[in-house]
Amino acid sequence: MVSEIFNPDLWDEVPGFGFKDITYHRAKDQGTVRIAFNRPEVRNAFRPGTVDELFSALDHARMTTDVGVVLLTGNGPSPKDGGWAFCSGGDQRIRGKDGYKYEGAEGIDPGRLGRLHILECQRLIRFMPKIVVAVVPGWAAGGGHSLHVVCDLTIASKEHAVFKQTDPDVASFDSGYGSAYLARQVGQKRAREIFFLGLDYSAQEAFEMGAVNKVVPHAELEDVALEWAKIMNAKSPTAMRMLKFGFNLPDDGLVGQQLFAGEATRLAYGTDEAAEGRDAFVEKRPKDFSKFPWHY
Ligand code: S0N
Repeated sequence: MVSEIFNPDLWDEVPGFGFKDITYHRAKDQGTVRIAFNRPEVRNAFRPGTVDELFSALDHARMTTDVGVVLLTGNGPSPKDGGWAFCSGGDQRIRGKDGYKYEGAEGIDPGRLGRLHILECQRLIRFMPKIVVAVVPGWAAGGGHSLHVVCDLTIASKEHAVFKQTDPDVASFDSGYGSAYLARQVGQKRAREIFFLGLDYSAQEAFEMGAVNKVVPHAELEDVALEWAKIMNAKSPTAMRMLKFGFNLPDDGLVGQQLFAGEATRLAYGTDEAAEGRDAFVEKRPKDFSKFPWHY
């Protein structure tokens, strides 16, 4: 079983990866993929290998040109106690002064294990020209909370989703998107409360703060996520990517501008005006832009 609320009739496993810590599926009838943390016995905490797998799946989704939507979720429930989780952040059992030690990590370059490469996944979610939806069936804590924050949309289980920022309890701190972008969503006072107190917030409370888009009965969570994905997949891919990069731009500085401008350039390359510039150079003749107006 992948997850108690996962309907295997609607999905195919994406072949060729052999993931251990995540599952990766593609919807049978639409350009949607589902990437799920698959360590429910530790509330879907991620270890370095989990993050490598997550990055690979996200990047594969990014490069699959008939995929428009990524659902990021957590499998469950825990076989130990029935608890549900989206993700509880970095696996605290293997965090050490001199790198990360766990079964299977032997022989891996310690420098590679020690980096906070979950931030690379955050950037991939943020910068990929696809819509990424956090589908939260249970705890979203620590680095798992930050992942939900950086996703484009969040849909949460009414009964089981709990949002909690534990970073300062374990002496870690996401001072990037996890906090600053959270403040954009819920306001400065609320974001500081979430980090400085580390309280539990229900799906409804997170919805009322503006951090969650929709609260859904637990049993319907994945159905609603797939339905939302279908609606978004039917829209213009170019319009959706320009909107995502436009929403990102004010908070992403020059990187945001670069992504937006790159898309604008790609679109401009499709015009006769751009063809004239290219052809004149290739044909070694003077360029003639006279027939192209300076639009006002
Ligand atoms: C999520 C919480 C609130 C759920 O509480 P609940 O329901 O009472 O369950 P528990 O009994 O606490 O947990 C059930 C079992 O799962 C284990 N477990 C839970 N979370 C983790 C975790 N993050 N790491 C390792 N194990 C975890 C429990 O130990 C328990 O196991 P058993 O059954 O064997 O006792 C609650 O579980 C909670 O507060 N969890 C910790 C949340 C947390 O502080 N996360 C880390 C926060 N910081 C980050 O994520 C920053 C990023 C990061 O850490 C990182 C990123 C990349 C690379 C490395 C790191 C790193 O620094 O390690």
